[in-house]
Amino acid sequence: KIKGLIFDLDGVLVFTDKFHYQAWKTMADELGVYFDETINHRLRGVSRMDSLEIILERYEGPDLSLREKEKLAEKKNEIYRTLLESMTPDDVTKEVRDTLTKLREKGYKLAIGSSSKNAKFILEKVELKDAFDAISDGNNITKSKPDPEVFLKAAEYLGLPPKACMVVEDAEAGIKAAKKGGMYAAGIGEAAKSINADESLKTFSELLDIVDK
Ligand code: B16
Ligand code: MG
Repeated sequence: KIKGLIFDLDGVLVFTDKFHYQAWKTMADELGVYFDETINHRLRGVSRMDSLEIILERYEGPDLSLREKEKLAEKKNEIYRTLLESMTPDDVTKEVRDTLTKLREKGYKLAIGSSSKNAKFILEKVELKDAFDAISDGNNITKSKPDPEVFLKAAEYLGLPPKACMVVEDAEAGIKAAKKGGMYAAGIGEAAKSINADESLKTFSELLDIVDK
């Protein structure tokens, strides 16, 4: 029996992937590395430093030290944070807001399970922080998805065993993480096609129908 839901942020509740793309693109152009939307797709749900490593697969310049890599990631994040400043509550659909409210009214505990270190900042910008009982994000983990750590922490914060939780994810890495953690996995967007997902969502509000099953 499901008692709690754990939501991925980017790609499920908000669509910050366009900002990630713009910020990485600016950094890549400056470094002279080829980067496009197809490569950007591989960064879904992946941590900042792991994303940088994917982009650097095409880097042909001199070897970069860890410090230099951290500098590049910091630069990307500064650009990304500036872009996030433009977000407002209108960046969350009414469907998402209403569904979260109804799930809570039904008695479900709700948490965020995001790889992003900017999750709280984003939730504040779109005024969605109060919709959740707990937030597990890039700041409280050491291993990123497909490792289940971020979701296991979310379940722990909710005070629920993993098997009483359903994870809602748009990325394959996130679906895999949920299954490895012993949770139910609902795929939405790209991950709705995942063969590893237990449920496939065409719309966000469908959650209200499947969660009581
Ligand atoms: P940050 P999610 C993920 O968010 C994004 O999908 C991914 O593209 C990004 O690299 C990652 O957060 C880290 O973000 O640089 O803000 O720490 O889908 O797990 O909510
Ligand atoms: Mg995501």
